[in-house]
This record gives sequence, structure tokens and C-alpha cells, in this order.
Amino acid sequence: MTSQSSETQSIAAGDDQRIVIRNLMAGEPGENGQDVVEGLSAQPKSLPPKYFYDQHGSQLFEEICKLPEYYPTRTETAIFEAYGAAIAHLTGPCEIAELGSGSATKTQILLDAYQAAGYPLRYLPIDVSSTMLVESAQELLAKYPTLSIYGLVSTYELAIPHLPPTQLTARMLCFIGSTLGNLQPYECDQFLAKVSHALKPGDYFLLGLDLQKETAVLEAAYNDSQGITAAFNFNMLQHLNRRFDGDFDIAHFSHRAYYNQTENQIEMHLKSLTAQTVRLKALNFATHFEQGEYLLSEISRKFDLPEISQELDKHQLPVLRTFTDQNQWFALLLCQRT
Ligand code: AVI
Repeated sequence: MTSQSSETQSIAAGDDQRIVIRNLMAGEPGENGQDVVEGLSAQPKSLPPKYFYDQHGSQLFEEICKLPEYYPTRTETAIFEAYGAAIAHLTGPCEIAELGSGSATKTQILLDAYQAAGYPLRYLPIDVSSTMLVESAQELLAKYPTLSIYGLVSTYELAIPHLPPTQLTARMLCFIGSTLGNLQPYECDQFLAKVSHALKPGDYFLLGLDLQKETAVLEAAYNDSQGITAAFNFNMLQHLNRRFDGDFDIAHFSHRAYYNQTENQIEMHLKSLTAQTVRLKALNFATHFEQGEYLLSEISRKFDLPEISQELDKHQLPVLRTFTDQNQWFALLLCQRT
């Protein structure tokens, strides 16, 4: 990779310049942990799910996606395989932007469909991990000779208003994997407002959502028999220990995940097994846990199609087509900005 400025970098692939990567986080202050202090001072205690994703947490999440009990990833992948060509046909030529692009595995199914349709290929991946972004971009450039890439190392919030002008006739912004479900309803509303604002009339929004279903299926997906989801949950505490010089002892917590049928959401908690005080020295902060006290580490909302369609309508993002699997466990919604 060759540096053009502190913020913008480009990778030369052979002698063509098919890729630009811009780092929007370069000048950002690091985490100051204020959200940790707020969450641990609240009643009930909670932590922002972004603290799952240090390097180890991201690896554990990749493992979760392959678990037999964790149906969302393979179900969504199957929907992409079945309907990638239909999506390409409906949108016509358009560039594909993806929030939280990661390894871009599912997006490659779309790129294959756009390539097969003879469309120009332009991809705008957005991810907080620059390593992941650069590695997956290099793989894609090698696989698709006509592809051009404009990547942003960024959070969703920062990236959405910083997307570059569209080069093709339209743009499709993808937010897949049901990550929308990890946002509280008010955050979801703010997020959809930003998406709507960033798209032009005629642009597309492709949204992957996990749907409401039998409690047993949902609870098994977050309580896998190999304990990978539990390790993912505990890793949040280990991450905080490292980051803020903390003394969480994971032996004094247990993993709890259950479906809240009133809120239609999986809630993942860390349950304190003893009365204990935990310190985060770098934040000059200590908190006390009662024996049996729960700390909420994540919600994962499960959606109802008519309800989310109404939400999308409210944000000028009506659903053009819904693609789902045989069991109606997961849905890909192709929305078009009005
Ligand atoms: C990233 N997100 C959509 C996952 C989910 O299912 O809510 C995170 C996860 N948490 C536990 N397992 C997977």
C-alpha cells in the first residue's frame, strides 16, 4: 500500500489504480471509555456491543457464523445465492456500498451476479478494521478484473455522510447480517434517517434481517453447545480489562442468553456469580455487582416484516421486493429511496 496523505491511501494493483482506501478514523480520538462508565453506572448495568469486537472477538464472531445452531449466516447466504441474479436484474447497473463489509463473503455472490449481467463493478466497503478492509479488497481485485473499489475505514455513523459521489447511475447501500437488530429502537430510527438522507431518489438499500420465530430455535443460536457464544460474551470483559486496565474475573460471571418475547429480542447478559467489586483503573472507576446481578451486553432484535416495512416507509425507503427462505427465518429486503 502506498500512502497519499495521512487520510487517503491507494493500493496499486499491477499498474492500474483500481482502489482507494480512505481512513476516516485516522484523526479520531481513541475510545475514552465514557460509554463504559455510563453503562456500568446505570441500573440495570449494560455495555455497548461494539466492545465485543477486538481482534479475538472478531475471530470468535467468524466462528459463531459457522456454528450449526447459528442459522442466520447460512440462511442469509442461501438467500443471496438464490436471488443474487434477481437483485441485479431489479437494480440494473449500480455500485454496491456495504456497511460492515468484513470479509465480504456474501457480497461476492452479488458481485458475481452483477458481473454475469455484464454490469460495471464498483464496490464501496466500509469497515472499522483497516486490516480486514485491505485484505478483502486485495482478494476482490484479484478475483474481479474490472472491479474498482473505494473503501472507508470507518464506523457506520462517520461513513454514511462521507460516501463519495456516485459514479454509476445508482447506488445500493447494503446493511446485511441483521446487524440492525443490535441497535436499540431509537438508534435504529436514527440510523434509517441517516441512510435515507445519504441516498438519492432511485438509489437502493439492501437490508438483511433476522425474523421472529420459535423461541427454542432462537435460544439455541445464542447458547451453542461448543460455548463459542459464551466465549464471545466473556471476551468483552477481557477486552475491557486490556483496554482500561480492568480486573474483571470471567470465572465470576456466567453467560446468559434468552428470548424476551415482549420485546422480540434475544438479550445476552453476563451474570455475576458473586458479590464483587470490579475496577477499571485507566477510567478511575469501580463498580459493585450483587450476587446474581445481570449486565446486558447485547440485544438482537427479531423483526416482523409488516412492522419493519412501515418503519422503512416512514424513512422514504419502501420495500420493493422481499426475498426470504422456505422457513421465513431470515429476509433480504430490497428497498428503493423515493
Ligand atoms: C452481529 N450480530 C448481528 C450478531 C447477532 O446475532 O445479533 C451478533 C451475535 N451475538 C451473539 N451471536 C452473534
